Amino acid sequence: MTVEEMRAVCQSMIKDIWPLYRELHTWARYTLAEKYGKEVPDMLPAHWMPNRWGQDWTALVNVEGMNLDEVLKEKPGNWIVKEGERFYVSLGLDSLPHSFYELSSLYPLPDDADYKKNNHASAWHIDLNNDLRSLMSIVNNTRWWATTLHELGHIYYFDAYTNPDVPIVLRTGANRGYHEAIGSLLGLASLQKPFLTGLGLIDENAKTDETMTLLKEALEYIVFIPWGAGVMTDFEWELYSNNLDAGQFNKKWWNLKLEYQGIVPPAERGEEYCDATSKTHINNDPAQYYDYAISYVLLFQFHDYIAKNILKQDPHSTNYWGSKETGKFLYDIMKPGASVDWRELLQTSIGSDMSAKPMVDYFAPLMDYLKEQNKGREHTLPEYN
Ligand code: X8Z
Ligand code: ZN
Repeated sequence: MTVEEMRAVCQSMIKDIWPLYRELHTWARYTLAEKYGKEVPDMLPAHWMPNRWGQDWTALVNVEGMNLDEVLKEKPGNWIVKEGERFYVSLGLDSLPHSFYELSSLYPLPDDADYKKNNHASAWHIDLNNDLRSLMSIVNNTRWWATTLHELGHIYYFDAYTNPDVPIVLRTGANRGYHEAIGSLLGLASLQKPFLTGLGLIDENAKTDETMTLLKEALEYIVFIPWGAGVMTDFEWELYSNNLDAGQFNKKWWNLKLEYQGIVPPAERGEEYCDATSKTHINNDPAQYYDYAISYVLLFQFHDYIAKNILKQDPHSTNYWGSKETGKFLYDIMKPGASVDWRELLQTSIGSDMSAKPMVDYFAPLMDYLKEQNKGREHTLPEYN
């Protein structure tokens, strides 16, 4: 795709989710103002947000009866990665090779280490053959549970296209969004109630609030789109395609944060700072970030298909564990790597073009709740134009 085509895809994703984002933004302004006992601000102060880039607001909601953090902190140190592997194996995929455990760096360094490591998770196909590794700093909490499943998605993708039918140069995702989608899909599925009760991680008799669960999911997947397809993508577009002036880096960054996320800095951030570079992808993974936004759109398409056609379960309430048919469906998507056209692969796997509709439909019940909550409140983000 050309740069312009890719930008158009990004804008269309933002347009599709904007009405919901706008409601979430208003809800968050009022919720946070109450929490901090302050007047309702026009735009969200960055230092009120539970994530330094404002890319994930899930911590704003605690769903009673669904608190996985409490459970995970009692588990042994290697539980997350072993249980993550067990999940993939339950779908009929292979165990990880021993070398994965021997050569990866999965846990935070001890305080007295004489070197540093990037604590942002990544996965590596070292030799485009059987040497598969991950760099993580796993601690036993929900975020690392989902992140570990995400990284294992890359590892299983590497493994699937390492076969004689896929030439070395095509050992990559059907497109890069696919590569990001597989593990995140399992991350989404792994936090749904039937999965958690099936594993005995939460009490199946606990009354849990479905609307709050959906809100929490929206605070991850919907909130991400203006950030991933908007702020990050446009900043790098300005940087690489338009030779953004070095004296304008921070100004541009915060203008984009305002425009796409409705987030403002705690105080004036001058050009003596370069806040964009606090994001690891800006430093070491250039022009890649829209992959994640695309992956979220794709993963809701895959999830919708798996829930309705394979598991015959409500997409909001699934349990993938042990479904060999789901494993085969995912394996068939991953196995050809980039040796097939990604659009054709979407047609042959789910019979559809790329579309945010399954994602928007998934969150449709939340719109009514937010409109009710936001009744009489002022929206400060404009409608999409
Ligand atoms: O960087 C990642 C993965 C590594 S490929 C953990 N993600 C993005 C981020 O953390 O900013 C996953 C979702 C978005
Ligand atoms: Zn990834």
